Amino acid sequence: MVELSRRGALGALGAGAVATPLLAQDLVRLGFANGDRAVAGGFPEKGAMIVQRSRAPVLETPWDVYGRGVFTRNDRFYVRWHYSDIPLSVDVAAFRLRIGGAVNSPRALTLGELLKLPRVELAAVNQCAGNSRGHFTPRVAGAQWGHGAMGNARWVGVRLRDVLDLAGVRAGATAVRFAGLDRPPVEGAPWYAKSLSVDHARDGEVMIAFAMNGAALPMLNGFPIRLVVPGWYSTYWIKALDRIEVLTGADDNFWMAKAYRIPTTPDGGVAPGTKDFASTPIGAMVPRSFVTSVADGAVVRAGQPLSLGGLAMGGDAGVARVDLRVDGAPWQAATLEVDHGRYSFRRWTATLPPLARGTHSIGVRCTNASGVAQPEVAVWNPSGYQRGVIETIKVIAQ
Ligand SMILES: Nc1nc2c(c(=O)[nH]1)N[C@H]1C(S)=C(S)[C@@H](COP(=O)(O)O)O[C@H]1N2
Ligand SMILES: [Mo]
Repeated sequence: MVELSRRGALGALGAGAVATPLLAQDLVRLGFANGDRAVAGGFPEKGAMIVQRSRAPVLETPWDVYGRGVFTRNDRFYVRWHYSDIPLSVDVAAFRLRIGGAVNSPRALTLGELLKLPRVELAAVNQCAGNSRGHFTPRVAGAQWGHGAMGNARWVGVRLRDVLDLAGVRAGATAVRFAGLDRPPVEGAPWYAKSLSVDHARDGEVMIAFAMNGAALPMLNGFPIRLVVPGWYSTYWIKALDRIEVLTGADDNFWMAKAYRIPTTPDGGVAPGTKDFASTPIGAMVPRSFVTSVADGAVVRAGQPLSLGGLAMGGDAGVARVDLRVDGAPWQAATLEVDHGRYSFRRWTATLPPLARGTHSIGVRCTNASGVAQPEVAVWNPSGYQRGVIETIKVIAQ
């Protein structure tokens, strides 16, 4: 049982904690130009993380973590905040989740009241819309992530629908907007807020989570509660959620109207350099897959079968199949391991035929249950969102 009250002690973190001198400094190469980053501990409740930025914290999960299991440990789970004024302690007794706007009875729920609602549990990948952005050619502006702005967890919480029903969504409502305890740096700047259509918000899957992998949420991952929008990019997964507002018109807030938008094309891409295009808010994730058992550039044994393993995700549908390709040979099916549900990472394993001495490329491709397969060529857009190209690593057989 997860104890939320225990976490009141997090007040001890203090406001300076996130800016603590970095410990255990080390360097990692992310595999693109200017991709050297420090790896450091010292962030609250986190082990060694790749430091993309320390204020507001933007911390990437080191790649080796993904090889250790299908779920991503809380203390190595990536972190991304837009503004530096973030909650570092929460008084759980005083905390209220406010539900207002176009509702019949506005509410201010205590955590105790929230926890009385029926519980739901779901495994789901939380992935930043800009994960892997540093790999785009031509390069695009924004956090230069490697592949570590993603993580898979078992989320426990309550249905957003049940919470909305307590307040009673009025007829004519169009969208539901969410915001958390973080604050914009200057007066008048837009709050970090995102919205979902009423139908999506009430689909019974979108949840307000209070636990992650069997423990309370780490402060940096949204303690005490966050939104979980299965299958959708994490920009919508509002952390430290404390305000829900039901809207009767379009959400014209900056973070929906101007940011996190992709071209309105079938694949969300445009020719590199294109600036003028119709756009739409980013939504569902695309399938992805990775080799995690050997690193890019690793030396492997020549003349022997090569056992490989990795992770795949289907986006907003389950993983239907994973295939591997060595150099130009035909695709070969991998074996799928335990299915933790359609929104979870799924582990795969494969044994490749013996490799001749020399350098080889190994590609991995996921096809999801809707029949969508990862593309051969990266889909480019100016914000570097939604990367899903077939990943290829090099191995040197000796
Ligand atoms: N309150 C709040 N929630 C937020 C954000 C934020 O800046 N503030 N960033 C979003 C974005 S863009 C991402 S990628 C995820 C990251 O979730 P994590 O830090 O738990 O990995 O949080 C989302 N939720
Ligand atoms: Mo993000």
